[in-house]
Amino acid sequence: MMNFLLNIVAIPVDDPIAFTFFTGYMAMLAASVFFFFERSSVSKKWKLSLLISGLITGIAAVHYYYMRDYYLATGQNPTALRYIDWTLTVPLMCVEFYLLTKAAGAKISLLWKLLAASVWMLVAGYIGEAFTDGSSSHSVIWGFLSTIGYVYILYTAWFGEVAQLAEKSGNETVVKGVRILAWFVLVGWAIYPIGYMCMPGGWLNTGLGWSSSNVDLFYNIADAINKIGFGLVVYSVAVANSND
Ligand SMILES: *C/C=C(C)/C=C/C=C(C)/C=C/C1=C(C)CCCC1(C)C
Repeated sequence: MMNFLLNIVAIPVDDPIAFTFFTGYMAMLAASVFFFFERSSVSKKWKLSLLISGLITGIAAVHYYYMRDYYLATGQNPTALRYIDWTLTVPLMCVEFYLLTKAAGAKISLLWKLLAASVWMLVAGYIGEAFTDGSSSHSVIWGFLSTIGYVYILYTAWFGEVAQLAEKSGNETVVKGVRILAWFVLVGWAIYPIGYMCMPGGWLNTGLGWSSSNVDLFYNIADAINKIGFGLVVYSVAVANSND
């Protein structure tokens, strides 16, 4: 019995990937509690944005709970759970962009385009990861297709409709908030394709010899930065606009 307990407790300390699964889980859970509670301190028109922030980290927390177990039990990358999580949470991040720019006249078509781009990006990425034969061509083709969706979102946030609408809103904090979120998409989201390229067949794997088990380390760190950070930016915009 004692041995059994020690094994479980010892793993996260020895293994940085397991460690980030544990801390990622707790951080996502704590962030959700924070966003849900803080809904009461922002004005009515911002409550939906905070609800979405809490849902993003809440959905991630549930997936981290299972991914953590899966990883401890098998030592493998929980690829399917990872992509189920992303397929729910990344579209919700697109909803945040839509809600932030809605007051300036964002149309529902903007939301649909962002949703389509995010689902495209994730389906192609899933095919690239889950059905890999370890060949470079499989990894590169699907990685490239996925990147088209990523670049579309990146462009929209920096120069396209989202950026233009934020500018048009004439609201200083919305302009600033959208700009910070665009930085998240540029820098924070870029961690994922870097992790992807460390898988067998990936450019960083064949080129630099980075191993595939590292991918979860990349994904776990990126998720914490992006999901919690994104939510905090939305939260700060909401608070700044709740005094009137
Ligand atoms: C909360 C989860 C987030 C913000 C996940 C974002 C995921 C990406 C930006 C993934 C992008 C990928 C590429 C651009 C190419 C290679 C395959 C992916 C799916 C890792």
